[in-house]
Amino acid sequence: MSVDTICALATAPGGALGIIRISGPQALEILSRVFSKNISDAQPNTIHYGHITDKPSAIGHQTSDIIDEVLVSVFRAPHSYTGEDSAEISCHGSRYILNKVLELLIQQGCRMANPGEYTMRAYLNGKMDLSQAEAVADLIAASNEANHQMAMSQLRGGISTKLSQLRDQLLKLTSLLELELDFSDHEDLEFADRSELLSLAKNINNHITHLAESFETGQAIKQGIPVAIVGKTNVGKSTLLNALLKDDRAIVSDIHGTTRDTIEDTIDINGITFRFIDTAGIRQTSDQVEQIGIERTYAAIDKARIVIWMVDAEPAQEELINMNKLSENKKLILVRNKIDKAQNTPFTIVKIPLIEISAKHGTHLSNLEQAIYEAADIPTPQQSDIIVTNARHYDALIRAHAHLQRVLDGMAQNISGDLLSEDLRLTLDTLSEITGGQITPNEVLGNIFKNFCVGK
Ligand SMILES: Nc1nc2c(ncn2[C@@H]2O[C@H](COP(=O)(O)OP(=O)(O)O)[C@@H](O)[C@H]2O)c(=O)[nH]1
Ligand SMILES: [Mg+2]
Repeated sequence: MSVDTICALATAPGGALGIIRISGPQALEILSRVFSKNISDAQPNTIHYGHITDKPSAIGHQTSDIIDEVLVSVFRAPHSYTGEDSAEISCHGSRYILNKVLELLIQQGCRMANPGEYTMRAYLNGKMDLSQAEAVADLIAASNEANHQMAMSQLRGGISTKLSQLRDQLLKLTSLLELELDFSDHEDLEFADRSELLSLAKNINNHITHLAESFETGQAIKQGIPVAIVGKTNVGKSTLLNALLKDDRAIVSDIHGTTRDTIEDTIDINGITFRFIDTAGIRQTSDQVEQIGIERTYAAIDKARIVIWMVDAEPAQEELINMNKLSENKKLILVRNKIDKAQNTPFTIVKIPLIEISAKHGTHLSNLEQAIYEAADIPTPQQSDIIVTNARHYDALIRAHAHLQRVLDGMAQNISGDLLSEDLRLTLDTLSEITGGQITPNEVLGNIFKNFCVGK
């Protein structure tokens, strides 16, 4: 099978420098044809200064033939990102230069890389497993510390190590069950009894469940933790959103029912992204549009992980009852706003701890931010706990769990080992999908890499 040599721009346009990557068996020969030096036999991990020229055959070319003065870094198989011979050309970042260099490389026999093709080659050449390849895309996309930490842990093989431990235990379980079969005629022989095997299987299943459960946290960190700001009209919800965002995002006015739709935006608190949703205030209204807004408020509450319930005066019994109901399945933060006006009149019937602020004057906003951060209850990123962030991994874990559950059920009913081995094998195969240990169908690979940027 012949492998193409591919090229692509690896950097975003508009910078002072642009880096073009070439990878494949012909990388150094092709590049030598447009470079002022022959680097076909260059040593690995060396950097070469020279010119890219559009008169490939010319020796001692004219200044006008020179496209750019560049630095070429040479990497040789297998010690490169892709595992192939490859090079990176650091050019000046002009759109003209970069397009021209790519054009020359293509004329000389390169093909433009597909999205994620470098990383796909790295995977196919055994430089990284599939979960690590996926982490590369997450790492590039990570815009805050928590996402960066999760991607880095996955890139460094966090989930791979965990899965290989589980695989080892599953293989042990399989061999113990087989042993049971081999010696089943020898009634007087002692081998691992069923209760031991059962507890081993249960332990593995617990680990799989634990991993699957971490997906919710992983999603929350990746997409931002939804926080709904709710309460009656005019208590200052939109003012709070604006104060948190340090921006006039929502319209603030003393007219009741100003906010009719939900407004969403994100801020980072201690390295975690929160998605704030300002909502229409809850009240009885005959205005149809406002009514739709209020329905959206309920939908926002449903989706939120944290609800900030804002009041500007002692809430009535009915409101308190609603709050208490909500606090059963949401993290509820009760906020009393407009303390600049209230002259310290304490609430009498509210038993829930509350945070007192003035959204308008920015008083005690940091207390509120701290409370929001704590309510998110996110394990600190440096904890070594593995967090699953990828929907494909989650899906495989859920299916592996179902297969293993069948093994567990069978064991509990004393079904013989040979009848359990099929489900055990399926459990193993399903877990292997995550790291790509099994042969991964092209379609699956295509799906994984299509969302990468070109050049990665
Ligand atoms: N005195 C005072 N007024 C506030 C405060 N926060 C908001 N307001 C005022 O309350 C009114 C309603 O605010 P708004 O944010 O639109 O309330 P919403 O309907 O809950 O979104 C506006 O006139 C705001 O200026 C505050 O902390 N102190
Ligand atoms: Mg509002």
